[in-house]
Formats: sequence, structure tokens, C-alpha cells
Amino acid sequence: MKLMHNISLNIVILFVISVCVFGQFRSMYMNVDDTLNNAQLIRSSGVLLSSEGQSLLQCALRCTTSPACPCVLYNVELRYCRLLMHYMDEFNTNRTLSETGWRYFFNPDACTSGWFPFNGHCYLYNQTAQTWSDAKVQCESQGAYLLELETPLENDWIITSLLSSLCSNAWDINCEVFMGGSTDSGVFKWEYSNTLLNYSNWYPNEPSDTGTRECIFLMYNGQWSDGKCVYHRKFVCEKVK
Ligand SMILES: [Ca+2]
Repeated sequence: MKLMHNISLNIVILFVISVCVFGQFRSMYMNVDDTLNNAQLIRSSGVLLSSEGQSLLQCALRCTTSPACPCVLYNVELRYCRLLMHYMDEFNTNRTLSETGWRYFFNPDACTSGWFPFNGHCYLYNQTAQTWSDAKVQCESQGAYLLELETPLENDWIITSLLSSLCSNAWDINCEVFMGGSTDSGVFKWEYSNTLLNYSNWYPNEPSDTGTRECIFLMYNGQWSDGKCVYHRKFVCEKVK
């Protein structure tokens, strides 16, 4: 079995070397972290996909070709593959499980700990409600900006993956987040990009309070509404990877 482990690990190393030959694919390689042998996520909601009968190479490829996967747990005995949404760290990891055979592989070029990757960007869900202006400053202090949703895919991922895994009170106003869009005159624009909204997903009859200073909220169902910027909401920061 030990020999099998080494063969499997060598396959991943070969995979690393082969993708490094092509510079543009450099971000596809994965490293192994043996300090997390047999560790598991405390919350299974961080698992993007689980599948059986996978080789380690198949598992690594599934992750590196997914827009939202920075790391995997792979069981070399059971050939079981789990794609994760975020890195394992001291807050989400259980190291006392008795299961054996699990190895942890991560893409060092994905997002830093606590940030979730999607399509070349990194996202952080801030669960302390603040005013829009304070939220904006806090994102900027981390080299990021308040969430700007530019495509249906990004909108869908935020709801089905990021918020659904971190905020379980569906439809609760506590799960609403500020985005980086606002208006002073009724015409909304993205603050960071300084552009008009070329994609929007307003709730019926929204925006409803145009003509004054308003900011955009992302509701738990994925649709948008507008409201006072001085309200306190949780928020999502976004940055380029
Ligand atoms: Ca965006």
C-alpha cells in the first residue's frame, strides 16, 4: 500500500511538472500538505463535489479545471475525491477523526485563507454588519472592493455556494449583503469599476427608492433591492486573484 501511495503522489508531481512546462497553465498545479493527513472539514457545506472511484490525477484535474476549487481531500485507500470550496485552516478543520488514507492537496495560486475563489476572483464574506461606507473602507483595507456582480454565473455562485454555505437562515434579512453599487440620482453605478450596471438582477419593482442616496443589497434568493446606505448589513469583498 505504501508503494501505491508513492506512485500516486508521483503522478501528481509529474502532473505538476507537465503543467509547469506551459507557463500559462502554471496556476493549475497542486501541492500536498502532509500536516493535514486524515483531517476533515468540520462543516461538510464547504465540499463542492464528492465522487468515488477517482484516481488522484483525476481528482486533481477536476479541481484545477473548476473555477471554484482551491483544494481537494483525496483518500488514497478508498479512491474517494472531495473538491473543497476553500482552504482548510484552524477554524474549519477537524484533526481528531480516525479515518485513514486522506491526503490534502491545494493550489497555492488560489485565494488566501478565508477567501473563496471563483473565476479568477477571490471573495470574503464579512459577517459583521456595517454601513455601506464602512464596509467599503474595510474591503479597501484588504486590497479588495465591495462585491460587483457582472454576470448571472457570478450572481448564482455567490448565492448557491458562498452565502448558502455560510449563512443558513434563508430569506432572513441577516443574510442580506451590501454590494458595491450605489446611486445619488437614480442611476446606479458600481463604485469600484466606476461603470453603469451592464447586468442586473432586481427583485420585482426594484429599485424602489431612486432619486436619493441609495445602495444595492443582494437578497438571499439572489435578487437585488436598494435601500439606505446607512443601514447596517453584512457584506462581501471581492478582489482579483
Ligand atoms: Ca465581480
